[in-house]
This record gives sequence, C-alpha cells and structure tokens, in this order.
Amino acid sequence: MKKRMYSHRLWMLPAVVLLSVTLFGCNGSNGNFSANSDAAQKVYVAPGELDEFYGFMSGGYNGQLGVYGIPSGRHIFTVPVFSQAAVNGYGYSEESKAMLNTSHGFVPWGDAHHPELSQTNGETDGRWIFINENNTPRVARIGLDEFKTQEIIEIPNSAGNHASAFVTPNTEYVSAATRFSIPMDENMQGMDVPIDSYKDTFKGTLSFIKVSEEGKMNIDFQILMPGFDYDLSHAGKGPSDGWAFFTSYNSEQAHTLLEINASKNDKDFIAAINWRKAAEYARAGEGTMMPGKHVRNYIDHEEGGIAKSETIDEVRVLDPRELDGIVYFLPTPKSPHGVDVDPTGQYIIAGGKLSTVIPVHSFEKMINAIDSEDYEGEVMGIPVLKYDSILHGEVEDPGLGPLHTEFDGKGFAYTTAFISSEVVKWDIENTQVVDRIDTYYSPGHLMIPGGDSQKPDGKYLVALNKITKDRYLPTGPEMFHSAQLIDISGDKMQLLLDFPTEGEPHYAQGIAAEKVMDRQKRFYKLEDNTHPYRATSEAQTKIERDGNEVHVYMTTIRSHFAPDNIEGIKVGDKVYFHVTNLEQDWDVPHGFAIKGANNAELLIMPGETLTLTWEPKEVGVFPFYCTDFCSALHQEMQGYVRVSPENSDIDFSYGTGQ
Ligand code: K7E
Ligand code: CUA
Repeated sequence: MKKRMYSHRLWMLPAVVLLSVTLFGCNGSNGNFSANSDAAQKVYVAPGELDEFYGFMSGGYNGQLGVYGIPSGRHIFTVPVFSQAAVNGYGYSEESKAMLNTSHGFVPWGDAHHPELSQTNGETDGRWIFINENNTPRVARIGLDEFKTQEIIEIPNSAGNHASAFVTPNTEYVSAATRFSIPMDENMQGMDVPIDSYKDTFKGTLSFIKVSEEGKMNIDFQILMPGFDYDLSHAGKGPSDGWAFFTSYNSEQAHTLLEINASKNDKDFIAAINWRKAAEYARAGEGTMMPGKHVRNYIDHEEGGIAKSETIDEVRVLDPRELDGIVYFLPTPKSPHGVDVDPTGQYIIAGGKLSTVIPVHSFEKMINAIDSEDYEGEVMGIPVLKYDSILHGEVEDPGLGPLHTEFDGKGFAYTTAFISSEVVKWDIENTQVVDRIDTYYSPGHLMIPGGDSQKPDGKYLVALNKITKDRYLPTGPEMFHSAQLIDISGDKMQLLLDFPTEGEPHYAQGIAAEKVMDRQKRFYKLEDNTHPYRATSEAQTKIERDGNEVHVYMTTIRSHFAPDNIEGIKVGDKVYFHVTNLEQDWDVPHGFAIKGANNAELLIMPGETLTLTWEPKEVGVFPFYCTDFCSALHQEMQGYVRVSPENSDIDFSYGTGQ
C-alpha cells in the first residue's frame, strides 16, 4: 500500500497571519500516521451488524443531507432537502415541487451548512433535524420518522442565512441570521442605494423561528442589528438557557475587499441575545410589523401528501434602540467564526479565525457585567461589555485559525485549527491544552454526537476537513471532501478512519442509533392514503381527460403496472401519471420512468402516491418501466403509451393483460 503525505500544510495561510507562522509553527508531528489494527477493530462493523450512531452531515453545495453510520463511516442514505434529486423525483414530482418555492420563485438548488437535531431538555431527541440554506435564506425540517424533508421556511430580510439552524434546549426556537447585511429602509424594502452607502444604509437581522409541538415553523420575530456580517450561533443552556449567541465579523462595516478591510479591528463581537425577553416583547406586541415577504412550504402525508406553499408578507421586527435588554455585545478577537456553548452552559467559546488565542467568556461574568452596567461603549444602542470583565480565560497556543469547538461532556473542549490542520483538546476549567492531533487537511467543523447539547456522547469525534489532497485515489481536479473519525474515549485522541463525504459537509450531527431507529415508518398504510389522485386498488385505476390535461390513475405491484397499455394520448397533452404503490411491505419501492420525460423518475414508497408530469411532443409509442429492481420479474415491469397526432380522434383505451 502506498502512502503519501501532502507537505505544504501552511499553503492556505492568509497573508495577515503568515508572519506569525514562524512563531507558532505546526505542532511537531509529521502526521505520518497509519491506522493500526487496533483502530481497524474499533471501526469494524461486521456484515449484518448496525452502527452505534447515525451521523448527519450537511451536503454543503449539493443542498442535501448525508446520512452515515458511525463508527463505520458507511454512507447509508441521502435526504434531498434544498436541491432537486433525480434519485427519487424530489423537487420534480407534483407532490414535492412546491417544497422549493421561494419569494424568488422556484429555486432548485441550495447551499446547506448546519444540520441540528431537535432537543428536549437539552438532549437530542430524534424527532427532527433542521438544516439551513445559505444562498436563498431558508431553514428546513426533516422528519426522522421517514427521513424526508417535511417543511422549508424562507427567512425574509436576510442574505446568506449562515448562523442557522441552531436550536434552543427544548426546540422552542431555531436560529437564523443574515450573513451579509443588506440595505433596509424604514419599510424594510430592498433599496436601490449605492453600495458605498453601506455604513449608513445596511443593517443585519437575527431571526427566531418558533417551532410548534408538531414541528411547524414560523418566524416569531427578527432583531434589527448593525450592518456587520453575522456568522454562527448557538443557544445557551442550563444557566444560560434563554440566551443565544451570534458571532459577527466585519465590525469595520467594510463593503469591499473584506479580506483586508474587515480584518482591521482587534476585536469583533459576539451578540448575546436574551431571546426569552425578546419573545416576551414580541408576545406583548412590541416592535413593528414590517414587510418581509417569505414563503413557507410543507408536506404532510395525512393531508394528502402534496406540498403546499403559503406566502407570508410581514414579520415582527424588534429594534434594540427602542427595546432595552435584548442584545449585548461581547468583544471577541478577531473575526470570530464559530461560537459554542459548553454542556454546562457556563462558557461561551469563540473561534477567532485570525486570533492567536481561543477566548472563553463566562456567562456568569456576563450577567454580572450587565447588572452593573460595566460597559465600554455602545453600537446602535447596543451596550458593549468590557472584554476583561466577562473573560473566563484564553486558551494559549490553540493552533492556527481556530474555527469550531465541540464538547465531550467530561470537561474537555475540542477545537479545530484550520490553518495548522489539527484538532486541539483543552480543559475548559483551566483553559490548558492537553492533547492535539493532526487532521488531513484543514478541518472546518467537527462533530461529537450530542457535542453541542447538554449530554454529549464523548466517544467519537468526526473532523470535517476542507481539503482532501492525497487521502484517496485522485479523481481529477475535483475530489470529495474528507471526514476523519477520531477516538476520544481515552486521554489521547486516536485517528481511526478516513471516509469521504459528498459536497462540502460544513457541520454535522450525531445521535445514538436507537433514538432514531424506533421511530421509523416502514411503509405508508394504503387505508391512510389521502392523496386526491390515489388508486388504492387496481379496480380504481382509470384515465380522465380535462381539455388537454390527462390524469392517469395508475398502480404498481410486483411486477406490473395497471394500466400497462394506454392509447388515446395526443401530442400537446399534458399527462399526469399519478402512481400509487400498492405494496404494503418494507423496502419495496417501485420506480416509474417514461421516455422523453423532461423531469426525472419517481421512486414510490409502499402505500404512497406520486405524480410525474409528461408532455409528449411527438407521435409514437413510448415505453415506460420500473426503475427499481423490485422482484425477479422486475425487467417485465413495463408498459407502452401510444401518442397520436393532435387532431386524431382515437378514444382512450387502457388496461393490463387483456
Ligand atoms: Cu463551513 Cu459553519 Cu458554514 Cu465553519 S461553516 S467551516
Ligand atoms: Cu417494480 Cu421494478
């Protein structure tokens, strides 16, 4: 077996920190590590056995959510979320198309960053997983009973929804924030202003999405903020429950060449939000209802299984200049990225991309500083606390380019260092580094199952690396990203496994498998099918014409379609194939594909009805077939549609087996 190491580990240094490289160097190890047989044992999940954890990794710019087994690293499934998926027709079928509606129209792609499991009492509960979309600001909710996207809500007055979708300890709220500040006048309408009026006209917003008992989302309120860039967030917990923390950079309020112009200040800010107080203001009708057009899409099998969209025109906006006590700024070095709250809820930790230390703020000191009005100034009516008054400590020598931190629940924090390519383990109480391990290469986020909740499962850590280089057989200029599984059960971290991930997995979540497994639906009950175009037996199959719209009520069961021969379709018709899968067994989907379709296939789960639209443009006979190898006679599962000229008077005829 060949082993190669990529040696230019500092190649991605921004110019501003190049000078300090010689001071800090890399951490001594040449990283020449090969997983030994002990490591192999620890990740080996024997054929027929199941992984201990689910790992949910954002698909980044593929807009999906990847599902992995941990510790094996096996890719189990992909949940389509913000992007159309040819694999099952998500975003193409009539049932799911509306999920991708936005105020900008149909958006078939998204950039997903942060999956976050729902929590009860600060612990992951396996009900749902939320994930944000950055480019067209949205948040999705995926039901872990069926591993399907059930709802997507758009975030108004936002551009680049990055500090999202982090939950409060009882999933009261999901966070969102605008990464890019935007021009907003009093009416919060998009303004036609010169970009260099940034400092006067651009503002930020932080959004709090309320989650109902059934999981339905609505934007409860937004908080108007200075025109910085808002980057990441995490909710408080335990003593800090009721608060949420958002990092910001570009406190310089630069609007060009941010690389330099937004790297000037020694400190930017973490915004500490008293969301409970803000929610009280919102309930009391404080703030202003502002224009904020956004679309909410949801799909529910009990309500027909067809996604519905609704447009909401307004949103409540709270202005910290008018409402006291909802926002405070914690000065934080330097262009911070991640913000993480430890499991006890006492410490707020930032990853300062350009900082040489990891600052650890104390929640208790923060509250004391607020109570004694220990301020060093204010920005847009928001008090700025004194750094020294709120600091618990600084982690020295944390590696170069600290980004994100997770926790093991045993008093230790683990921080990724992007530039020096390592994970650094440190003691939260005394802020001393106790261990470090190389990663290959340039980790962004990291994930410990439950590692951002109050009950981490501190056995494994997954480093999500941005650069793959020499870790897999090369595949041209482009390569999958790289995840690395690290054993954190002992004093020393041990690298166990590399496995590739699709898209760019920013954040990830992990959860004990049994919390999710028991909730699984195995099929949809036919008697519960409420789809308006269902055919729950072959006797119900039929074809109806309404002008040039043709509705085919079709069924599938091993191994035939009903009907499988259709005549009477004409060029210019718009044909809807409503296909109901009559199977009532686990793992017997049928596929439906027809020649010349300009969308995708359908992959229909047992008991489900899905609809593909087909607009034949030519005269001829067109085959359709099942795409999923469902039985020994799967290849026989086929049929024909005869398409006649537009002006022909051929009557409908259809059937199977006459
Ligand atoms: Cu990649 Cu959280 Cu979008 Cu950091 S983010 S790395
Ligand atoms: Cu049904 Cu193959």
